[in-house]
Amino acid sequence: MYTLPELPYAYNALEPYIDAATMQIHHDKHHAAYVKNVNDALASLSQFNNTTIQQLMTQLAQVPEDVRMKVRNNGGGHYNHTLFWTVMAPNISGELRVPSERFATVMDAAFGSLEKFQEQFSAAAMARFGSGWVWLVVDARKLVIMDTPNQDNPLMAVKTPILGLDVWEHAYYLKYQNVRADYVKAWWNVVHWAEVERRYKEAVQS
Ligand code: MN3
Repeated sequence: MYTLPELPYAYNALEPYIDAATMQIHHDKHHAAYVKNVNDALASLSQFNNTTIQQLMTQLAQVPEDVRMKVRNNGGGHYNHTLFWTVMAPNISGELRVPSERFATVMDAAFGSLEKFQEQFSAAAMARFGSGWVWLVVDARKLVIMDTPNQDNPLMAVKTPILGLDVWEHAYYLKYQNVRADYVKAWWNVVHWAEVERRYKEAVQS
């Protein structure tokens, strides 16, 4: 059975960029529902008792067809949000966070500069029609931007996500209404680059 992880900071910790009400509903209601629903879908399938959520994302073809879509949507929702909470952190300094010098070199090599990466990633977030996610992934040791619909994620395509942005309206509508661009712009202020770098190292070592 999967469990809802605690948020690693207070609901209001990401203000003014992401408001407390959005964080509370997003975590306590939306994420909790994904956990409940994936558990419900797998309740009678004991072969998945010891399957981690990461493993489950790569084994969807083995899930019986009658519950496969429910497991894909809700298992994906659980995995995606679990990652999402960890790649954000309070912006204590009030200044734009940046990657470490070492990781900045990696980002520069892949995208030209951090600014160019942010432009490309933000453009992908704006181009994602409807609900979905934008990701920075490690694919065969290379850094690539990709996006997915609904609660799909890069693990389903055998790529390792190291940063993800939720562009479902539930992630921003209370504060930003329909203006996704303002949400995306604000979000860069709370990206936890040290965690992104940690995930990068783990992905290229495996
Ligand atoms: Mn969400």
